[in-house]
Amino acid sequence: MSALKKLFAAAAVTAAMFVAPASAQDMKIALVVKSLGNGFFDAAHKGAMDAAEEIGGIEVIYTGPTSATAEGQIDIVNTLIAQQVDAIAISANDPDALVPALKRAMDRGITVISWDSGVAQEGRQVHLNPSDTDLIGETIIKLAADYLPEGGDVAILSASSTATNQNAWIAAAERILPEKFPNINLVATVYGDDDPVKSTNEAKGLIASYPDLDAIIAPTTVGVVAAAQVVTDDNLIGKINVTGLALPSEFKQFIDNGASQAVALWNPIDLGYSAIHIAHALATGAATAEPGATISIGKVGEITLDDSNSAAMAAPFQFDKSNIEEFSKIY
Ligand code: RAM
Repeated sequence: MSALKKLFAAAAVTAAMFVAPASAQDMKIALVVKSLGNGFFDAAHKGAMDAAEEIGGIEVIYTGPTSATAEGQIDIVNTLIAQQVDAIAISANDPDALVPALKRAMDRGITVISWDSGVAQEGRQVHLNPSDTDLIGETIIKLAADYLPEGGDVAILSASSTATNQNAWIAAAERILPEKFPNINLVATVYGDDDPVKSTNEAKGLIASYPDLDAIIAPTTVGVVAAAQVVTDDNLIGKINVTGLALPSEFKQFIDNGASQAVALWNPIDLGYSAIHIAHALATGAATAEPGATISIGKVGEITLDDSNSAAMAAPFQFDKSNIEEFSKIY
């Protein structure tokens, strides 16, 4: 070995020894959410921390933009690439816009999965849906239809117009409407961007534009609270039923006051927990991202990947006067 080579080898050993404690023991997994300040994602973060503690040697980097935009998430992904994280688990604000940045991450050996709200297949290795998309689509309509035996006019207040998950659920809902709920009339779909102020304004706009509205369906935990607050403030309880996907801890007051009869959701803590398990399994090579592969999600069970390397966690659960109190203490 030449003197120069020896010097390099010695330097490499020194460097390796210097960084060993952090890199050998800590796998850095970034949990990237649609936006910060959303209670649903805070609950998922809790589950992610539970999984990290259970598995050991994982540092969870919880991050997201202040508003639910793809641009904000692209900046974050670029920063995470520079930080050389081991894995990125993202709930995406857009199925396509994030693909180039996430591809760059994968090119650099970073494991990439999406969860909750997916990215197109070429931008991730695995996608974890909370639940079956068609089932969620049907559930959100049924939640309104159950309380409209004669049928009626409903409107959807969604999150952002590019959100993969909400758009898929709304498309599924529109597909089954004519066949399964022929007397339910979907009059409009509007977007509150998972922003409380914009969601409030959009809910007010719906009420002003459609005086005969019977229900507002908000398949977003942010939108559903905003809509129920508007119905409460405008003395419309009993006239407009607010329903959709809600976090029991945030929504209990609106089941209690009658602004809503019932809502649904899956366990967001379990969703964050499962995302970490999947990212960890792929990053360590314990699991492979290929159709038919089975991946353990710890105490939640296991998933089997479909042809698009996607899988679903569990069925949504319904909350009403009989059980929201109990669940509001959990998430
Ligand atoms: C909001 C977000 C999230 C969605 C839930 C139901 O918190 O849009 O992506 O899954 O609602």
